[in-house]
Amino acid sequence: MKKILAFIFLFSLSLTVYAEDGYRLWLRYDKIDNANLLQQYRNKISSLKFTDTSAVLLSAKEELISGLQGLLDKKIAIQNNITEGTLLVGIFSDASIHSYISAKDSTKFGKEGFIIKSVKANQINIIVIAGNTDIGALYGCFHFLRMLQTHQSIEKLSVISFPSIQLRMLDHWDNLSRTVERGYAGMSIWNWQKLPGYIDKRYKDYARANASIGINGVVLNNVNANATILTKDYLIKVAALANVFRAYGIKVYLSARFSAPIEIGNLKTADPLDEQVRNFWKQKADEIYEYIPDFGGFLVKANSEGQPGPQNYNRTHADGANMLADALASHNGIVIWRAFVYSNSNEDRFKQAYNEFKPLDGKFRKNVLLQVKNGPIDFQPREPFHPLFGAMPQTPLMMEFQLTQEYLGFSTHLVYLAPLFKECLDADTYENGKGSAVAKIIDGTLEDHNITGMAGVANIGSDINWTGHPFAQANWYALGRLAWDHNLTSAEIADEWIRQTFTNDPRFVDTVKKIMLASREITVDYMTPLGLHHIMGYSHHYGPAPWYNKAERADWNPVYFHKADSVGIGFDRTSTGSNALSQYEPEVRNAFADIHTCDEKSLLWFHHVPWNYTLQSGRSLWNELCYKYYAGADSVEWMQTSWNALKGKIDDERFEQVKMLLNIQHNEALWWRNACVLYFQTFSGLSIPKGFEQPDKSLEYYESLQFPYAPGIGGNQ
Ligand code: GCV
Repeated sequence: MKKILAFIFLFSLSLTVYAEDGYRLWLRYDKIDNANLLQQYRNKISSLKFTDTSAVLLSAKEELISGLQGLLDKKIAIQNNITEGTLLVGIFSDASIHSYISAKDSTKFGKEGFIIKSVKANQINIIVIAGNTDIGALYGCFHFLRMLQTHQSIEKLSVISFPSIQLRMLDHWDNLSRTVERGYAGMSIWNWQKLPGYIDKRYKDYARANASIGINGVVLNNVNANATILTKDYLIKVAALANVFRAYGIKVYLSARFSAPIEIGNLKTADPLDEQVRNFWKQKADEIYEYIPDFGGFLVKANSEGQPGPQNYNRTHADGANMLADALASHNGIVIWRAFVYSNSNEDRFKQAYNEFKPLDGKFRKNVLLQVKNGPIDFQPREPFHPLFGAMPQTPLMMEFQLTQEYLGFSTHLVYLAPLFKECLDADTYENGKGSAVAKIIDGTLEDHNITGMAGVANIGSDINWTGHPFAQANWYALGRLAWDHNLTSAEIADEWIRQTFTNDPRFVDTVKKIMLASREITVDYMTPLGLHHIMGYSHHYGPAPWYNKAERADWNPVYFHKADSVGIGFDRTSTGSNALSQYEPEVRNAFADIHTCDEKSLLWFHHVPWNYTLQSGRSLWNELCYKYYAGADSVEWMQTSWNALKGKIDDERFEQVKMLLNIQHNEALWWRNACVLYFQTFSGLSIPKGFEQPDKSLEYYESLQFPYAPGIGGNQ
């Protein structure tokens, strides 16, 4: 009897039971549920051999052991010799690897890339995973696990992969108080109070998730920065995090407050040309590198939305960036200087960053990147690409996308952002004629830069599933995958994410992919169709408030952006208006400037269009606007029906979460639709077209709605 009980006890221990709470993200290594495939994989993989014991390769080893044992449901032997079915992992330069991989191949995958290859030698079949560095090999291991998770064949492997962009980063807008600016997934995951003594398990799981998609840099703190992070007490805490991340190839960066010399250095000024200030930063950099020898560098928001900067001392952004760059240079650190600047002026906010930075092209040090948001205003559901892309050939421009859905329904709405990212990356700037896509500027190939980067403002918090909405994980995933390879399609990324995160069931994958791929355009339709932008609630940025006109600055008011009147709606940015279009190359400018050729998705970004103007659909602008708002809200209903039909295909826990969230999303799509249509109707004076249900509440009702429970409000607007 005792033996039976002991057996039952041990058996139950061997079954790892996970609550499907989303914590495991896409790194779920449950047993392959396809018997044939499982057998094929088991036949091909029987043991592991590692050529080296660096910290990074130990991470790879740990991941492969847990991944393979979970997926194959069998013990994987670790051995020193090579036998049939050995998975040999290591660095190309190791003799036992380069006898299998040619030197020619090794030149193809560069510093961070990898090769995964089936090889037969002395009648023994093995699989080799190798990089020129240990981090390359780690990325290869994650890729191999992804192949199994997504049920790909491993019969005749010959995969070579390498990143198109060097700095693949997450920018956290986390405050030292653990609130997160524009964060909708709980508090910051950095527990500053318990660091450095207590290392939360999450730090390692966060690093694993990032490494699995190639992310190799993280900025820990908000760009609206607190200088305290640069003090010794905090640097020790930062170093503790860096120690965890290092084993996953991830470097730590910090947002630096420009006025730190005053706040923590007892100086009277932060003037970048002042000798004492320069010394302060030099010493600070030296101190940081003592604690964190592989520190990445600084991210800086300066002279924007109330942040201090070089212009406080009549210096330029280049003066400020170069001063910090000089302090970091001897340590190979870099400065990521943000181009998100605009002031309280009469100039169209669209134009201001370009006006500020274009004249500085070529004036930055070699270790400075300029980080530019994808669009000229601020992470709207749709923006034209930022005119700085293609306008600063002598300066490496780094992409800044936003994963946290500040303007896209927080972590309540299901919006898959890869199509938004791709739209910007694929846009042709015409800088060097046709074929000058934004992606080629970002990856350095068009202008021949040897330092390149892409960042996403993180959507991660202490919620058990990391991102609040189970589908918001897909946006974190997509950022990493696109930074690695911007040629991947949104559909390919969605496909692999769904398979790893939920199931390989074909009906589930197919339906959910359709939902994801349509979700961004649906959101645009019920929030900001036809090129409307920045018409959301003041300060918290949730829900519609196109009527709002009480902000202390004109360009924080929705009315500034839509300009609705009795004639029409939209912002004239052609030569008869603000002429922001002059900032683009002629081909781009002309396409947008001609109301007849302007992509209707961006129409109201560039034109003040009469209500009765006929669009390609044959409908008047007013009717089309209504049509889009109604189609958007109806389409959320389609998302709900499609999702509901999948009950039973996945765990109930996540199924029910998404179901509830889609329900809220539908109610809020109706809120957006009704509020906007009723408000714009006060200008058009036209009725809502026949066949569309009338809003059930009055405009006054929608205007009276408050939104007091918004998390993550920043200090600025
Ligand atoms: C970190 C927008 C957001 C701010 C954010 C700012 C920025 O204005 O609303 O919260 O501040 O962008 O990107 O610096």
